[in-house]
Amino acid sequence: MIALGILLALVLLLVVFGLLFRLQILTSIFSGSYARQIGLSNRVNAILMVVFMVVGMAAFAYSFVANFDKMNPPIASVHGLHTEKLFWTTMIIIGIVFVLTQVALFVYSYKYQYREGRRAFFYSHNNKIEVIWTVIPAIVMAGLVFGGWKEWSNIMGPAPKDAVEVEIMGKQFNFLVRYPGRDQKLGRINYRLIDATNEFGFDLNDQRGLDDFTASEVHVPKGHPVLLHIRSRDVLHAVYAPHFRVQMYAVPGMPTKFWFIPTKSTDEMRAQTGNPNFNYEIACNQICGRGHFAMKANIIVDEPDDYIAWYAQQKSFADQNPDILAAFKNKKTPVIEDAPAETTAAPAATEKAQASL
Ligand SMILES: [Cu+2]
Repeated sequence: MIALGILLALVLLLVVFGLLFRLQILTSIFSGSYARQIGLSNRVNAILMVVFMVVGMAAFAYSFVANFDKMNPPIASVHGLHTEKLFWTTMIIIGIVFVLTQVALFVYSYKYQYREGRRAFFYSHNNKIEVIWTVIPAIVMAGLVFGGWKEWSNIMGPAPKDAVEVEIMGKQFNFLVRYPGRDQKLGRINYRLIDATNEFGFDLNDQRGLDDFTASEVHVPKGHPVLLHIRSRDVLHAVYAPHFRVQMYAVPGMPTKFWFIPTKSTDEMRAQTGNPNFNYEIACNQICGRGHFAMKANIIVDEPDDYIAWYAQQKSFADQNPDILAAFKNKKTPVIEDAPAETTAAPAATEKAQASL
């Protein structure tokens, strides 16, 4: 009731202000000061336009310089350097056009503000100008799109055959990591088998999965192609590793992938950044629930020898969980007929996921 009273009072107040405003306009028309007021209001607006442009550009320049390092972490992958080049080429070209058109917009608003007796110049049509401002942007945009498409097909093309394969599964709210064992083949997993111990849903009826192992961090060798198989267990997540310029959605029911070549080991990056605690990070950048802010994992880039040593030390999931293996062997865990034969998606599905990005 009180809220309704306040609302009515506010509406009444607005009506009163509206009427007062109209009254003031009518008085000024009769007294002859109306035209002068329009002139003043236009002058103020014209000046504010220029002030807005100058303050806006200064604030942008400040924020750009102050946050540059945060938004551009050092690059640590081969394709990262290519995308960086592409990004800055695009930014410089569209930046120049943006500044020129915006300066023209605001300066002309000031220059051609209302002036008594001045009339607008009527210019109906000019084919030459139409052709120029259609053809030049079309050529420039086509060039940019072609450069981007070439780079995109390089990055998204099939990974080299000898790539180290890692599977990353996003879940609320962390990343699970799985490696193929010595056979270099990831075994079958099934979401119906997921429980507190079998977080991945290992289907140990599949021989290929017997030597697969899980890890709490992603280890990859420096200078070697790495293929990430990405999937999600519940909602939409993303595998975002800014130093490698890697970003790919983790979509429930639709595996995606991304391959890259790391170029600097974690130790090298620690030396370069002067931060002994530095770690490469995978962060989820799709808001996926209450714990989203803390959803991340570390990537350790090892020298190739260190990677081999680390890999050799890992124990398979089956070895670590003999109870689960025994349950599969005793057929206590039913064979699930409709489980997918492969952990990787059909190529068509993966491509569709990439195309949607
Ligand atoms: Cu997430």
